[in-house]
Amino acid sequence: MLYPIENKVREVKNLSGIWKFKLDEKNVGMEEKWFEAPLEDWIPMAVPASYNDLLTDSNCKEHVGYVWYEKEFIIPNSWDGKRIVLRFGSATHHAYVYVDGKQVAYHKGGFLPFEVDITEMMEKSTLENHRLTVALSNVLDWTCIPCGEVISKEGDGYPDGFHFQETYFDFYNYSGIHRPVKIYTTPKTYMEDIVIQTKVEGLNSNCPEGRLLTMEDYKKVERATLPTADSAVVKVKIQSTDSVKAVMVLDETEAVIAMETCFRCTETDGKRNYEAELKLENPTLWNPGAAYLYTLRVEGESDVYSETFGIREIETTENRFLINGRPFYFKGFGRHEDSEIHGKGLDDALNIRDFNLLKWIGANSFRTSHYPYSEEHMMLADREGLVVIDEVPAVGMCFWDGQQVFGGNRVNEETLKHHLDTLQEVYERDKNHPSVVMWSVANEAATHEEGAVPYFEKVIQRMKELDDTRPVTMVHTTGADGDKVSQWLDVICVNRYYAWYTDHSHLEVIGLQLEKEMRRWHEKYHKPVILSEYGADTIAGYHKLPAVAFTEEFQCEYLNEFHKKFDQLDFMIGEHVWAYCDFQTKQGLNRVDGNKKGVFTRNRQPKMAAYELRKRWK
Ligand code: GCB
Repeated sequence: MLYPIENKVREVKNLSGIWKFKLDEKNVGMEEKWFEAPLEDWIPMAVPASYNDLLTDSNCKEHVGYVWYEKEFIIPNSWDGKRIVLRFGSATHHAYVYVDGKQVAYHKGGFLPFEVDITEMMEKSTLENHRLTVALSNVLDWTCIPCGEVISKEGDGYPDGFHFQETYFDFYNYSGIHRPVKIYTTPKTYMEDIVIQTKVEGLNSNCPEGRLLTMEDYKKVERATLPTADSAVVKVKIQSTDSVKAVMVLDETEAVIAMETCFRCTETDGKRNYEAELKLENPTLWNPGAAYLYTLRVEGESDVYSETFGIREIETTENRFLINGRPFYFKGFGRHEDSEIHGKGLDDALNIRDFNLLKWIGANSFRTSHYPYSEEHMMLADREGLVVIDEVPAVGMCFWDGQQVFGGNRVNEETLKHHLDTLQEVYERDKNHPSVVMWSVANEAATHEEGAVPYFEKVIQRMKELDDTRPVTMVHTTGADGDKVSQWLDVICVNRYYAWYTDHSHLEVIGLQLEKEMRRWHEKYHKPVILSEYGADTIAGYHKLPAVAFTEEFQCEYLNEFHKKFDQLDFMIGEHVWAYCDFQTKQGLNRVDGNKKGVFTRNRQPKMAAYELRKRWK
């Protein structure tokens, strides 16, 4: 799916701003067809944003079910004769979209874009002002990813109609139109999709010889001259209803450095598929921390589209993750799209602050735990040279009370279908981002269950069918002995909280338990291992000597125990601290206004551990 861009033949109207909003307190709006007429008794609401923290009433904040959004828009006369598309960056989680009272789209899944062609409707309409209505439901059940369940309780001690949304994941179920809504035009014949894959020839990784174990060893690799290549082949596939005339590659100075006007063209269902290969001599590679972005410009009879891309090679071995032939050690975080007031709403200022902090601390990577982040976020990662493990929202497929998740009446065929659809959507959205070096198909699923085996075989296989250029991982909570699915993965990611959720505060167990367990993973699968989460809740400004749990001193000592051991294990290829920032969760006995494992506060200021990490990583 292409991102909406503006150029000489395409225009974009951004509908961000204040919309009309109405809480469907009794969830009757669908039955009463609220979409047929302008909303009554509405209140103003910001888009993009989560609505939850903008309201003052806890019933609204915690509402389970529908809310309604409405916005008027105008299609200018200058758009006559153009194709018109309505596009949502994301809407969480089920969106029913109506234009002038007629349903035009439905989308399930709160973290990915969807769009609908409204050309015909606009051409037939005599209205000057159009009404866009969105009925949005935040209900999560076992057919959704993330999984959830609405719990109702009756009888003694419970008021009538008592119910709440149960979730099996540790972030607040923020809801709303989280990313921009845009209306864009293309010519009537247009480029529908572009896939760019690159292959490097004559790669010189310039990698200094020597052992690779400690952070210092890896730093030597980082400081060496950047990898180079003699040439690169840029393979382009274009799906288009327009006839493609030329494909060219521009460098960062906007000079055209390669061009092709001859294509292999096949036709299916009225859509033409064009394929071309362009050769670049002495390309500048996209490297972590040293990004270089080329632009692919596709010119058709009527349409034009430009997409940025980077040239880089990825490979995994038994104990290495190679980017451009050079061993890469993941330093960084699991994160969330989360902030005060905005919730999960796109906030460009926040994203800029985040990337500056990531660079300041010396992080070279992050995981989009536990769902795909905004397209705008991914573009920044490409530009800033941050390496991304791109995760789909398959979180909450684990129970702590031993109940079966897979193969029973919880995760079911419908969940699998939605999971596979989501893989396809995330691939289609993110395939051309050089920053994306690996897909994560789930976080902490019950992979010890028999039922997880056929499920994840299909999930992992599908991801590999979609993309054979990137490794696939999933993030584990299950132990190596119990796990039944990692034979299909390329990299093992494990989350561990020794001395926090187990043996609380006993830092002395960390090194021993970590080594024993990580060795077990590596012996069983012979694949490189990343500790994808480790961390301790820390109250900013809380200090004690000697350190005790929840103090800033304790967080430093805690992380340090892990680091000492990482530096002794050759097959460990990365450390992602949990978490980048404090973030909001549902209310719970061990969550005082959210999860406090952040190395930065929710307001993006450093705790003491940030300086410690900076010393280690920089
Ligand atoms: C985990 C989860 C993450 C939680 C974290 C914690 O294993 O993957 O979503 O927030 O633990 O802090 O408990």
